Amino acid sequence: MSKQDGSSRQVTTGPVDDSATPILHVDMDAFFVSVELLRRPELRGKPVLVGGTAGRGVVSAASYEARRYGVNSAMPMSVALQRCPNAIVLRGDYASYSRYSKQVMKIFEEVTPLVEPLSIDEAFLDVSGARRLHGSPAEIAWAIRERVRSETGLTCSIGVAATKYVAKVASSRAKPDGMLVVPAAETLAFLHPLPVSALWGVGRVTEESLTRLGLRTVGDVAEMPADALQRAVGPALASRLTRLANGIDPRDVETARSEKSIGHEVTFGHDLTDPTQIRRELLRLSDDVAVRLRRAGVVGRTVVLKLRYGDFRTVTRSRTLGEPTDVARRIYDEASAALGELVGDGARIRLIGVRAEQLRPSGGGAALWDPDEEWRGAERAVDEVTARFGRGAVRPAALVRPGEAAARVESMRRRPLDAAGASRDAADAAEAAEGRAGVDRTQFGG
Ligand code: DCP
Ligand code: MG
Repeated sequence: MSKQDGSSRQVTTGPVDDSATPILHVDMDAFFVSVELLRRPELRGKPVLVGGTAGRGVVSAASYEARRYGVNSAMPMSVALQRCPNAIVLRGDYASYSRYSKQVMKIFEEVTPLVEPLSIDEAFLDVSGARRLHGSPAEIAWAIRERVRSETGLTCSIGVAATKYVAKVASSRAKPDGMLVVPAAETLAFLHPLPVSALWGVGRVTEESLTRLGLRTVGDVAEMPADALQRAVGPALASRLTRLANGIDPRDVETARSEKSIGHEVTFGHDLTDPTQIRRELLRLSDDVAVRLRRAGVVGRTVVLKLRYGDFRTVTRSRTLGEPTDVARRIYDEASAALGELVGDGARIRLIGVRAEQLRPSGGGAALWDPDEEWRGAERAVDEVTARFGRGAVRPAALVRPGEAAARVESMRRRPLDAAGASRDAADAAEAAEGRAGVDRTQFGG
């Protein structure tokens, strides 16, 4: 792989085609060292190491200045100090690295819930669905780098590509403090000159096997006949390497379990028993969830209903849809069916929660038949009006029937931007919402 001291740095500066590159790989620069330097700015520009100094201590992180002396992570500290006797060695404070890690991951999650943390300082993001709200992938990467810098004082590097593998290679080429976009059409031109060690899964042993076959670059591997490669490294690795070398990497960005959902729940001041009131709450929660799904540019495949009864017993029911959705009416229908399975007459309900799970980017691979088409159109229109007039303005009515919602939205669109009119509508809606006894509304999930 290229030297990790920044000397072969490659970054995108001008306009570039990022229309088919929704995957970002973000990796903090010299992470542990950079966090230390926030507290010790006088050490900036110097060779600094974080790691153990006792007998067999190893280097955890090295500043880019130290790397120019040939020092790298995982190297015994004794060797590092032979190569770079002037290095300043710091002990390390894992708790603060972990705090900064959480802070940057949170920034990523505000852009998209489709975040896959890989280690303490790196993550994949799938921004396919974030375009409408946050811009193109390169614009998003730029904005993330700005936010990380201004909110933490740390720098990161970002690779933007069509696949996870290419994005990860790109971020390492862009280090430190850079961004590299690899347009989808240039994937092979980017990969093929790289050394074979740039292929995922190629360690020293495999590298030697490949070198014996005369394969030096990723391009060489791409052209190698399958049977010869299989004999050298075994069938499983051979097929993976061939695919990677040809730019094929179908793995999705996989969110951690805890971030895999978007949900809302409400605890009532007094238990609900009236079925109409319970369903009204369910409708409202379904709408909250759908709005957040649409804002995040994702759809959910599973709808989960959570109930806590008056006696504190808590149950959940999940229902998996044929097609994932971001439509409140669909979420409500599923949650409502689950409610029907759980609740008999006279049940006392203390808490209701609705959430969507199994999230994926919306708009990917349009289904031939969209069961939610009509509702989706109405709800999107409502989003538009809400953006202008505020949340309370149309939501409850909009969920009644698509035709009605559309008419109401149309009349609001036509209304001049009249503050009195808007606030009257908001007041109506607020009054309608008074029926609920919610005292503790919380968001959970991603
Ligand atoms: N780390 C470690 N031991 C290793 C490798 C890494 O303790 N063998 C820790 C220290 C690093 C952090 O993990 O700061 C992140 O690892 P990276 O591989 O991302 O390395 P850096 O962030 O330090 O540098 P780079 O700018 O190359 O990403
Ligand atoms: Mg890093």
